[in-house]
Amino acid sequence: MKIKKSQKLYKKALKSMPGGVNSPVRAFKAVGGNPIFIERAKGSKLYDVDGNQYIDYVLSWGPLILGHAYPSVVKALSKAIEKGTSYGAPTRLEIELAELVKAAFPSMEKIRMVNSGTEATMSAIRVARGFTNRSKVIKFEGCYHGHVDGLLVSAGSGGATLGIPDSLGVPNSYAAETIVLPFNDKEAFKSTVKEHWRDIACVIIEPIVGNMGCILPKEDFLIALREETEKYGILLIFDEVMTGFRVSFGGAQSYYGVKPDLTCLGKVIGGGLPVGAYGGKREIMQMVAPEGAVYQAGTLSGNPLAMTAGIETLKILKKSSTYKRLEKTMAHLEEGLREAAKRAGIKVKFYRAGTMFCTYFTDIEVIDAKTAKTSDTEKFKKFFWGMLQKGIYIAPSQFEAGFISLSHNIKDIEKTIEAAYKTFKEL
Ligand code: KE4
Repeated sequence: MKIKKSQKLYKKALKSMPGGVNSPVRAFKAVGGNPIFIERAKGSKLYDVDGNQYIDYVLSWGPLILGHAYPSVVKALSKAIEKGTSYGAPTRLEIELAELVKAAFPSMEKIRMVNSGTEATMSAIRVARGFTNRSKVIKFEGCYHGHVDGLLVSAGSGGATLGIPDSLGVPNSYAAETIVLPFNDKEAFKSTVKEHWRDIACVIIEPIVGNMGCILPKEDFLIALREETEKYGILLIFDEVMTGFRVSFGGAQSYYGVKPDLTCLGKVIGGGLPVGAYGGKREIMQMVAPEGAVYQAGTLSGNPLAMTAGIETLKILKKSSTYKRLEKTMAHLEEGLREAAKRAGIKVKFYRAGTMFCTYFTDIEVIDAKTAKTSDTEKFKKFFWGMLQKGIYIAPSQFEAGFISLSHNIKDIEKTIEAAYKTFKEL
C-alpha cells in the first residue's frame, strides 16, 4: 500500500498542529502507525493522497449518512454559497431545519442550533442547571459527550462519589460536580439518585453508547432513568449526537420509546457541515437567552451553508424508503461479518443499532465500559491494518462505532465481507 505522500504530509502537519491533527482520534494512536491523509471522497469511497481507494465505514464519525458529496446536497450547497456564507442574522433556513428536526423528535418542542455536539451538550447542561437551580450532573462511564470540562471526568473511587478529572486542565472543582456511574447499572443509578437528588440538575446519557464501540441499553435501563428522574425533578438529557437520525429517523428515543426532557443532536443534522443542536420542552427552553436568563450564543450558529446541508440530508432521510435501504445494507453486512468470523474461527461479539455497529474481539457480552475493555485490542489493531490494506477504512480504535451510508452498495458490502474473512484468518 503506497503511503509516501501521507507520510510526507504527516511530518509537515506535526510542525503546525498538535499530533498533526485537529482531533485526537484521527492520529491513529490506538492502532499505531501514521494517519493517512485524504484527498477527496465520493459516495461510500475515500481516496487518499497516494491514490488508494477505501470503502469508508467512519463517514466523518457519523454525519455522512447519505454518503460523501451526495449530489443533491452538493447542488443545494453550490446554490446557497452564491448567496453568501453567513450573515449573523436570522434566516428562513434555520426555521426549516428546526421544523424538520421537530417533526422527527417531537420531544424537542424548541431547539437552539449550535456548531458542534460539544456545544450542544455543554449548553443543555447549563440550561438544566438554570432550570433546576441544582449543580450536579450524572454521566455514565464510557459515554463521551464532547470535550466539555465538567464531562471529561471518570468515576471517583467508590462509584457514586465525586468525579475525578480525566484530562489535564479540568479543575477538581469542576469534576466534583459530576457523578460517574456504570452504564446499564439500574441499582447504582437508583441508589445514587435517592441519596443525592437534591443536588442533581440532570442526567446525561448516550442512550446507545457509540463511544465505547456500540453498547445497547438493557431492556428497562432507560425506563428506569426516566422514572427516577421524573420522581425527583431531575432533567433527563439524551445525547443523540451520534444516534440521532442514525439508529432511526427519530433516534434512540423513538427506537426505545423513552422521552427525555432535553436532546442533543449533531453530526447527521449538519450533513457534513458543522452543526449541533439542543432542545426540549418549551418550559425548559424558554430559559435560554434572549428569552430567558441562561446565556448561550454563537457567531456561526445556524449559518446558511450548514443549514442547507442539514435540510437536504433530512429531506432525503424523511423518505421511508431511505431507512429501508439502509437497513437492508446493514443487515447484509452484519450477517456477512458474523459468518466471516465464524468461518475463520475467530470469537467476536457484534452489536448494532440501526446503522451504527461494532465488532469486539471478545467472547464476553459487552454491556458497559468494563466488559467492552475485555476486547483484545492487539487483535483489533491487526484487524484494522489488515482491512486498511484491503481497501476498507474502519475506525482506528476498538472503542468507536462504525457506520454505513445510503451510498454503500452490494459490491462494497461483499468486498468488505471478503476482506474481513481474509483478515480474520490472518489474526
Ligand atoms: P463534536 O463536538 O465532536 O461535534 O461532538 C461531540 C460528541 C458528543 N456526543 C456524542 C455522543 C459524540 O459521539 C460526540 C463526538 N463523537 C466523536 C466520535 N467518537 C467525534 C470524533 C472526534 O472526536 O474527532
